[in-house]
Amino acid sequence: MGVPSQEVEGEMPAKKGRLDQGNHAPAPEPASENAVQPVISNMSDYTITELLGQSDDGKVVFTRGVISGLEGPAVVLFETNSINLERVKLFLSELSVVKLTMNNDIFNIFQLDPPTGTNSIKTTVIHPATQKLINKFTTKPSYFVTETPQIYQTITKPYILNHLGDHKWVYNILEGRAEQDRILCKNEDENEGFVLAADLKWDMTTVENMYCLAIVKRRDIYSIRDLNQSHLPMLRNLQETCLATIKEKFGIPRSLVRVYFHYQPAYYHLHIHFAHMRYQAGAPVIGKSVAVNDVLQNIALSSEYYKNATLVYYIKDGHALSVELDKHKLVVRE
Ligand code: G7M
Repeated sequence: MGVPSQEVEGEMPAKKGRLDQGNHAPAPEPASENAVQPVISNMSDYTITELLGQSDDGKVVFTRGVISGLEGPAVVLFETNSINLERVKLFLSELSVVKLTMNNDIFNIFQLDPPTGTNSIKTTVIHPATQKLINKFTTKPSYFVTETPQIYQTITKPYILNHLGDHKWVYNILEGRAEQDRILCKNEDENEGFVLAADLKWDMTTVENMYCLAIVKRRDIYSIRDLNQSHLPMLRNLQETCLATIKEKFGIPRSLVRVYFHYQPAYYHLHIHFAHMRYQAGAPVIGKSVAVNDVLQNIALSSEYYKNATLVYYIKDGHALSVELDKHKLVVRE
């Protein structure tokens, strides 16, 4: 399988952008100054040591392995593009190879091998992969937790404070060191500022897979637990600006965009998900996703809502926070 070297730069996935008619996103400007050495340039350098899991829709395979010449484990995700008319048109080429595999009366099945370059696999390489990331991509059952404000203060918050070191990729985006060609808009204000960037999950080629993240500049808001009425202007402005940008750049109306937080998030630096309604991987999940509009309403009604609320969420078995909660028998498994 050939993967163009520029598709696996540093901490980012594919950078290929294309836009033209209707359902494709604009081609980002090439990132010349920020170009880094690809962590892998030939896929035969990667050896899979473990299948970690697969997405429910069968489109992504999560693997663990090693990259020849590099120390430490890697996590590599292989993802097929969903099929759409634009891609089908590329297959109608004399370079496609077709082989009849079944014929019955008027019914024929062909094996079609499309021309090189029209059927790329989005390949996300994480190296060196921490144990936390390996766990994140390992398929395991999830269990429910009912987190009271006391449990948050005594177990979750200390856990968060111990994991603030995982945010390098966030600061790289905010401070202009990475992914600058994937930034869609920004607000530089110290208190109310944010950056809207394409999420790692989106290769910016198919509008129906649109997935962006708005990351606030402030570093003192870890999750929705910290939000109160003083944050309302920032959140409202962020939501409006990002929806307008998504409409302007990709033609997606706000009615087709899901806007939500995660609780628990993987990264405790406040960020908001913007996902296309038709993108399966962006579908909100009960026990994990919290609509931004609900959060805005709740804190408008009571400034301390999330400080005092009991929040119910699910957490993957083996997750470091789950291990902490388990010590106090707070993970419900039956
Ligand atoms: O669950 P949580 O709300 O923390 O979601 C974090 C989001 O950050 C996920 O949707 C990830 O796909 C996204 N993400 C994670 N990393 C490491 C990166 C990255 O390096 N760049 C970008 N653009 N998104 C990331």
